[in-house]
Amino acid sequence: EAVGPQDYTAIKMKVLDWSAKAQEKLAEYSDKLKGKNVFLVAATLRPETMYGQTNCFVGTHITYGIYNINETDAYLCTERAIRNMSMQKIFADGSTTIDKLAEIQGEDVVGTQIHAPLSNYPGVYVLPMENVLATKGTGVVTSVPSDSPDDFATLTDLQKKPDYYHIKSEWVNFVEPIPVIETPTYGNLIAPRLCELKKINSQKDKNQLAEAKEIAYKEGFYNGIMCVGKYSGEKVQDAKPKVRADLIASGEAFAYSE
Ligand code: A2H
Repeated sequence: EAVGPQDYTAIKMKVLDWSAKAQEKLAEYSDKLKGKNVFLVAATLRPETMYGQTNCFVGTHITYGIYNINETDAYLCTERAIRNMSMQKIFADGSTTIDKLAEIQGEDVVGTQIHAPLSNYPGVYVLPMENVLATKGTGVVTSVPSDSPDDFATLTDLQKKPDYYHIKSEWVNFVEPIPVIETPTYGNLIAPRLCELKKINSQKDKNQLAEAKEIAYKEGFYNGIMCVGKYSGEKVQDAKPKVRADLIASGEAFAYSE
């Protein structure tokens, strides 16, 4: 656990097509949501990996709100996160008033198609993850299976057992990890490689995943070279703040801390 404040990059993932369940549940809020672009907001510590996004994760039992941000936009995240955001001047005119437009359970958001900024995939799906904490970040996790062992293990679970996880196989069967960072010891798909070396079979293998996560983070940050995008060929340490600044400048992300 982090001791000091965590500086996250909040990635805005625009809803392209709500799942059938979400459409049904959100029908009662249609007046309030009319004309709004809704974005799932994911908090990440690795903005330089966003080229490798393949999906995003929510907790099925987490309750999310959809909150008014300005005339055109609304954000889907936990109530805890919107409270933090309200104090970080992200609303129109610097207001701190929280305006909740709708409420929805994570399980009903699953299957929604969204746009993930910088990803090769034009549209990706919202999928369930068992270990999403309601008490961290926004409660929405963007998934980068090339560089995050947790994401790779979870995605593999879903691809192996879609029925068990109550998802449609067409939401995951097209997904392959995308190389983003070249590392000297583990190649350009560090998370799949570490899951193989540590014999990680599922998202439930928490101890091995914690070890893999530690290695992936250090190896990527200190020894990684970007192999995709505008900063291809640069060190991850140098590219990271640049990708973050670009995403913020283009309006696809914003700074969020807690
Ligand atoms: B990271 P820290 Cl490629 N519950 O983003 C569980 N995990 C969460 C979360 C929540 N509510 N909110 C954010 N996270 C994840 C990318 C990534 C991340 C890569 C590699 C490692 C990594 C893509 N997923 O994190 O406890 C998010 O996943 C390894 C630590 O605040 C976020 O960054 O240190 C990270 O955990 C924040 O974790």
